[in-house]
Amino acid sequence: MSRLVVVSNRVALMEEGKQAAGGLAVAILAALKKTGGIWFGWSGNVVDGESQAEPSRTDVGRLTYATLDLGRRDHEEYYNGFANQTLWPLFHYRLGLISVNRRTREGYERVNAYFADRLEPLLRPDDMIWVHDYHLIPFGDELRRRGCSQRMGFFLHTPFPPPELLTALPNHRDLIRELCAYDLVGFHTATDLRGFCDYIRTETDGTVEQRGAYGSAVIRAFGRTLMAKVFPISIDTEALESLARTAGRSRQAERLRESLVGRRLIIGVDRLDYSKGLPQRFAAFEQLLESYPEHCNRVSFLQIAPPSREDVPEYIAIRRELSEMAGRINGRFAEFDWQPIRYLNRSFGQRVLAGFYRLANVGLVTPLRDGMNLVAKEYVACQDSDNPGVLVLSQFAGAAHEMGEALIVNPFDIEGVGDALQRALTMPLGERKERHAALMRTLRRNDISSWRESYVDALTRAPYDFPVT
Ligand code: ADQ
Repeated sequence: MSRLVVVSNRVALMEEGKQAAGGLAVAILAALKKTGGIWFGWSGNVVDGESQAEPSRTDVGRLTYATLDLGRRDHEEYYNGFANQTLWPLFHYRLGLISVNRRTREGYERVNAYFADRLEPLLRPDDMIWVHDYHLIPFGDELRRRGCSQRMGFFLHTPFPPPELLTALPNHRDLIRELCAYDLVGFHTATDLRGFCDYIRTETDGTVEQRGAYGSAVIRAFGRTLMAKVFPISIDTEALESLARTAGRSRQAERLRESLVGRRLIIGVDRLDYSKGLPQRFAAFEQLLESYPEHCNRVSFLQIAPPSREDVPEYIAIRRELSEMAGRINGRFAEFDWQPIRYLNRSFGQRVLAGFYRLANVGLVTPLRDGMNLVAKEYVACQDSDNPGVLVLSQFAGAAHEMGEALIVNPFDIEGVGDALQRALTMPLGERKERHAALMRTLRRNDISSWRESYVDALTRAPYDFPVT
């Protein structure tokens, strides 16, 4: 059996039972636990001077972590710069937020080449290499230049924008040529796959051979043949279900329940990121209190939002905006014994979160654009099936493709989201149970194991020998 080598920007060395904030880390660890292999990437440390010359290795069972510290300049240009100030906003359809300059683009290419130099000596000929996310698009091409012919797959955790947006990036063709160095390119949704295929059709001489109802496509471009396919990421449904059964009785969940003194609870849990639609969400909650004043003093909104990417100016700006909004809305509606919004800039362990989800009558997940959004799935899996809460979900989260039984909303439509909250808070038990049962069927059928297995299975079959049709 081939070894799996996972490459991701961030390697989260995790002790048993500890959880990192970030869907990627959670999903990868679950994938590698089963197969064993190497997890290679940045350690998360930034050092003065040059990036670390040789990777540090840590063995945990059959899994080897190989990590590199990044020098300050590399971190600034590759990570804060091109990845998070150019590709992240571009891939989330936010052209107004992209910064474009040659220095950070060069830094991005340089760090990808440097990572490839460091991984190459650790590889065996029959390894399967699975590269994750927008930080590492050129990585496979760099390995190919070094003569690596192993099977290589890439999975994009963010959305993939339509070509009309992607072409705002100077040298966009180079980036897509690099993407075509992989044998398999995975996306969360058919919309993302379509964006990629449309780019190949309109911006290259390549061809696209669609298979199924936009579930996959064979791409012939830049002298290569590859498969592009939809693999919607998911959660460990069974584990979360059983965790939530007892987590509702944990000390923190008890404290939360007592603090509510019979009031209902709406919950939001997100990294503090402008893609998550948090200002619009706060405004929608305000709208609920304004349009349906019967909820005043009857409902609390708990928003958990640990800060991320704090070196990037847009993240400082959104944090300030949210603090101001929470203060203003609380000042407007609070009673001496009730605070409408409980806004927390910190993260919690999975068990505590599971308990909070279970207590919450409404899960409010309203990104303006999101690759998948695992919080939506986690919220549903943590409900009590005899008395489940209601998921209110943005149509622009990848999760909406699979979770049509949620209350699907347009996050830009503040009044519409306010109305959906009202509907969720007043939904009869029968309807709540039906919707929850349907969502659970989806989450049981497609959990993190089936996601991993279907991806690895598809990669195992590379390079593909497609019949010409
Ligand atoms: P993220 O943008 O980080 O992931 P998401 O999919 O919601 O978004 O994953 C977040 C994960 O971190 C969840 O497992 C959640 O429980 C956890 N988390 C969030 N806030 C937390 C907190 N305060 N405390 C503890 N844990 C917290 C990116 C993409 C998504 C895609 C995932 C996986 O942006 O669209 O779904 O990768 O591909």
